[in-house]
Amino acid sequence: MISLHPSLQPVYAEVLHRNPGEMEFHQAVHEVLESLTPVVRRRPEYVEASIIERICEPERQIIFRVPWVDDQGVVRINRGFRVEFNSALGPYKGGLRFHPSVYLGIVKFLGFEQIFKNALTGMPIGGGKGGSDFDPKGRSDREIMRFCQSFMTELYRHLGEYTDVPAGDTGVGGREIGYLFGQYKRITNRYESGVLTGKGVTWGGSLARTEATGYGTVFFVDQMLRARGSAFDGKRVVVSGSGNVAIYAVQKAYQLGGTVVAVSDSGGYVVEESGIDFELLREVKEVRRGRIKEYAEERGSTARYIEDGSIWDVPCDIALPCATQNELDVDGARALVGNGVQVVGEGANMPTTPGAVDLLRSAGVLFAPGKAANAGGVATSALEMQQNASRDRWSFEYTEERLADIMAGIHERCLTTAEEYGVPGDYVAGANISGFCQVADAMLAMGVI
Ligand code: NDP
Ligand code: 2IT
Repeated sequence: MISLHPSLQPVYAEVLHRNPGEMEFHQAVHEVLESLTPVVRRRPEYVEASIIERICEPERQIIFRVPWVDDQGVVRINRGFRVEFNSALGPYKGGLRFHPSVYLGIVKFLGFEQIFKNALTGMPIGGGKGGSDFDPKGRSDREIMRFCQSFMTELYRHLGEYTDVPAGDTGVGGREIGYLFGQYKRITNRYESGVLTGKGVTWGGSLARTEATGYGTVFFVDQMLRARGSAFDGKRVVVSGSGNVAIYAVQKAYQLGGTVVAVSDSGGYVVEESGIDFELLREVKEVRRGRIKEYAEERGSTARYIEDGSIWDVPCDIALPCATQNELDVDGARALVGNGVQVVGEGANMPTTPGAVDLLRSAGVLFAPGKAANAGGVATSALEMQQNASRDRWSFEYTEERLADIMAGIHERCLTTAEEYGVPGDYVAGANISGFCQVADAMLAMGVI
């Protein structure tokens, strides 16, 4: 771990003190503060105005009860969250996560990262995140609907196209956004398309939003390779997870000439030397909502399913962690380096532990932080908001082109900022500094609020 600049140490101590037990939030804050030493030296006005302290404290945190009735008639209680972190650049924007591991520390880490990610996209969106400890696994469609309706019955009063605009994240996809939007519309009596993104493409959703995060991650990694005279073409790729981000990272990796040899879920991973079959993967995971084990069973002898073990043991040139936070640890990083990995691109949020990031970077592996590499999803959400505001609808090709341009722009911005602040080639510092300064300048301009 890099030690913090003396003026940042009390800021971090205060974050620890005020947010006890929220380890993921501490980790996310520390990672950004580590990058800010050259900023503190060059921009003392940020310190004088306590910008960093203010950025670490959410503007608003909402916690609420979500009661619902399961298919057996049993009343269930979950906890709902929305952390409205920062609105200096636009309405709060960020996904909703439904997963049993969700608690305030997870929502805050995600909301905090979202501030800088959203700034990096260059779109007018602030940072927020929400979700619930509700576990959608094994729940019927009707249970999911009743849960979403109850969740929105409280959340709606905090939302609005100019206030707070949620979207999907782990456990929240098109189906859930549909139920959430329906309940919002019913309660408010407003067809306010721009209040949620990730909507169905026949009722206000943007084409290419479903694909955007995975595609964007691959576009970003391709940019990194191209900047070094290489390309995605011909590379062996390992993608962890098999949800929304992973599935479309797999598809775009193929389209750019790579071969994806392994994917996973929380039960295990599958290795297939001849290449994972994208269509079957999408069918099993997205359409049937099945397990990766079923994919392996259907593929027969070409695929191996491994229940206990680490996907990072599979040799590859490019590793794309697309499942969850802290899934790639020091042991995983060591295995990747031992097998000659060239690039690690974070499709998930904070999937690489700080120790693993250090190990990868000191071994000369190109490392793309999630804030930059997975920003394609939220950027395309902003494109959806743009289409909703103008009551327009763009083609898939046009939207994907915009996404590719945005990812190229973020890549350029990371490199230029890293160079400017004396840390050339450091994508982590480039992303953190660039996103931070944009938010900080807006906050300075708006006074102490
Ligand atoms: P999904 O719910 O669609 O898929 C999540 C995938 O990750 C599943 O394969 C799941 O396996 C696996 N997974 C989740 N939690 C764990 C865990 N604790 N251990 C092992 N595997 C796990 O989510 P998304 O694809 O949307 O999101 C994946 C990541 O990408 C998250 O970090 C999210 O925050 C981030 N992200 C998502 C964006 C989006 O637009 N959706 C945008 C930017 C980032 P299983 O089914 O077994 O649980
Ligand atoms: O982590 C993320 O950037 C997302 N889950 C997408 C958020 C969004 O508003 O599209």
